[in-house]
Amino acid sequence: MAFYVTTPIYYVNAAPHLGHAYSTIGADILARHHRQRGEDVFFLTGTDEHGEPVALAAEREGVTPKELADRNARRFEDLMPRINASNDFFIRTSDPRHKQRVQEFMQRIYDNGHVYKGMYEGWYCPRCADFKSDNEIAEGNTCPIHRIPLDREDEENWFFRLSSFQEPLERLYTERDDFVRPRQRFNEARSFITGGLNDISLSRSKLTWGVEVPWDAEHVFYVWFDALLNYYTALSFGAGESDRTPELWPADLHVMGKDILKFHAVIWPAMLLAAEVELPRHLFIHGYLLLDGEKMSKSLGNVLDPFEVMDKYGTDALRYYCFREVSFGQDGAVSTAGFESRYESELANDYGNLASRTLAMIARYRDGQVPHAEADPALAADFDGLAEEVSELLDRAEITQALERIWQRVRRLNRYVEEQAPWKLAKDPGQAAGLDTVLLSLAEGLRVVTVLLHAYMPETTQRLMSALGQDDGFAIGTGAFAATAAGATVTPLDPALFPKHA
Ligand code: ME8
Repeated sequence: MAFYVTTPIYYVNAAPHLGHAYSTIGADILARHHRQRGEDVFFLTGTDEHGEPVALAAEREGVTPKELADRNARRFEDLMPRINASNDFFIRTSDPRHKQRVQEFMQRIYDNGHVYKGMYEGWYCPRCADFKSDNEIAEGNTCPIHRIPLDREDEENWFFRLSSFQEPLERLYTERDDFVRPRQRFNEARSFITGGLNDISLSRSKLTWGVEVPWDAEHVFYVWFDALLNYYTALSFGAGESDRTPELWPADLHVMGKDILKFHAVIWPAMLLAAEVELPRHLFIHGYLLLDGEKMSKSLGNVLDPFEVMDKYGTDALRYYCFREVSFGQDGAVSTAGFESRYESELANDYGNLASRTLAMIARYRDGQVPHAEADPALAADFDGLAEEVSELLDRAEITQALERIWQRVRRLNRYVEEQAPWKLAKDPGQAAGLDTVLLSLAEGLRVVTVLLHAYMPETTQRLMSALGQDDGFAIGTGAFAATAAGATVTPLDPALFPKHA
């Protein structure tokens, strides 16, 4: 089984912020989970380097677009190991191998008769690199996303016959009701299509920073055509020695924010249909992280610096917080106060303390060895089917819901400690067998939640698994509650998994 998952490729007109980290961590959690299932995973991320957003930013900074792209692509590339993203490749659209494949693909669309020359007249946002239709324009001809005046464009362009894909796209949305998730975004995409599709510009003649149109050297491709194709071109040169398109295409999942729904849910499938290439299986559209009630964005200047948070609290805490605080798929507010509160009450107390206490009691009462005993059947029953449930939720990219199911068990284990009070059992030699059961059950429960939390918090779970004396890895099949932990030698955690901060 192969699993191919992507993030958007990010514009190199500014430095990365938490919004970019968010999409990437979301895709990473899914990639890691599928690896735990033994699948052949390919996880792609990268940078979108052409087009007006980058050309304009370079002009403002007095450097060439290529210089700006090199500088900022580096910052995105460096972000990946910092957030523990396990991407298999990082594509840059300025890569000549990508450019060549864009030209081949677009030539096919041209040869198939889906392109013509025409006159474009209308409103254009240079930051979105988007030609706006009437219902996408805010008051005073401004961009509703960037709040800047739109440009009146009037130029001869090559056009893509998007309108001729109206019927095939309507059919796609009728036949595949899980093509776009969540449902609300599916409905949005479908109504965009049923509202009537207009042909769109495929090239720009006023811009030189882009991929040259092979049949007309005066034009470069409109940046979205070049950008969307990254998902397809990367497989031919970024996935190993050979071209892996036959095994990995179609992509299983494209993850992105709702700002770029239209491009992915309407234009991208039309491009693939025009070139007679299979469509991706699913798109997952997440919401915005909001700061002070507004979308966090570089143009609005209200961004939370992920590096600061990670420097102080660690990468795993950031990964956890983003998906716990904001339900993946919805908009949601993030804040430093919210982060600190979840860090203390959930990571340090619920999970960290559970781990420290369990290991300390096994050390004190059983000389550091998890007893050989039967697991407590009542506790075991509360873990029944958990690993399967988590896998099913993650199959639908329901990352927050899956995390909630796991966290219910973390809390269940804390209640179990309080109910059983092992420190009392330890005082009574007649309760030795009972204490064995409790300690084994705690170690086993902790092991199971740690297997399932691995995709979310790879570093912490690795540390805890070693402390539990279980270095056999994180295969999802080991996520069933049994007596796997029995007999292992445990070591105390020092420092704690999530140290308290002043
Ligand atoms: O649109 N909350 O690049 P981009 C959540 N190059 N996610 C956010 C976010 C926020 N506040 N801000 C940004 C582009 N994102 C194109 C994409 S794909 C073929 C080309 C994330 O740098 C989210 O995934 O503007 C959003 O879709 C993406 O960054 C936009 O990144």
